[in-house]
Amino acid sequence: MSNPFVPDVDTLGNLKPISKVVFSLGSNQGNSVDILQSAVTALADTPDLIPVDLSSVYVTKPVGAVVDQPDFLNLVLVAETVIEPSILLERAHAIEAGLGRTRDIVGGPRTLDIDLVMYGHRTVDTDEMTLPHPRAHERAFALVPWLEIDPEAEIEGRGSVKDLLAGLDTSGVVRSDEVIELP
Ligand code: PH2
Ligand code: MG
Ligand code: MG
Repeated sequence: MSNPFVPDVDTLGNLKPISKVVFSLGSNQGNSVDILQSAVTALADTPDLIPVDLSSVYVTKPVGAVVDQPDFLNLVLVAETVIEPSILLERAHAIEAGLGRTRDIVGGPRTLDIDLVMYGHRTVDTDEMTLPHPRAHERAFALVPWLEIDPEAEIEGRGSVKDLLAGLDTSGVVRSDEVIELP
């Protein structure tokens, strides 16, 4: 994407502000390819959300795992939207639930996780969410796919994704041949 940031606030005052939003998706239970494809399709079908770019699928070693668990499939979707972050998060949770997400163990295996990584230049810190995502800057499984589709990407307050990745071990993040596409 050539223009890394769409302004949050319009200068004309009467246009709906369009924001760039970055989602990180992961799955390591069930048929992860089908689940991620369904999740991407559902996100892309969200009214007032326009998908801009979808990364390749990556096979990634579990990070911070509290139990032995399979590798994840991860990908990143960049979109433009006028939907408020809290509503987007509700939508993400509804898609997770609709695709059968269970939350048995915190940090354990999951069928689907949809995380809001960043929303324009917005910083949010409420009980419901923190933006940018509080751990995205240290997670190669989120940054590698993001950099693939957005080489100029920056995390508000953290720096460029390229620089952040230079300080991370990316050996556990390998591009896969699986194909997941925007509808
Ligand atoms: N998600 C986590 C914790 N650890 N590791 C990988 N490789 N991929 C993930 O999506 C992931 C994780 C918490 O949401
Ligand atoms: Mg997560
Ligand atoms: Mg989550």
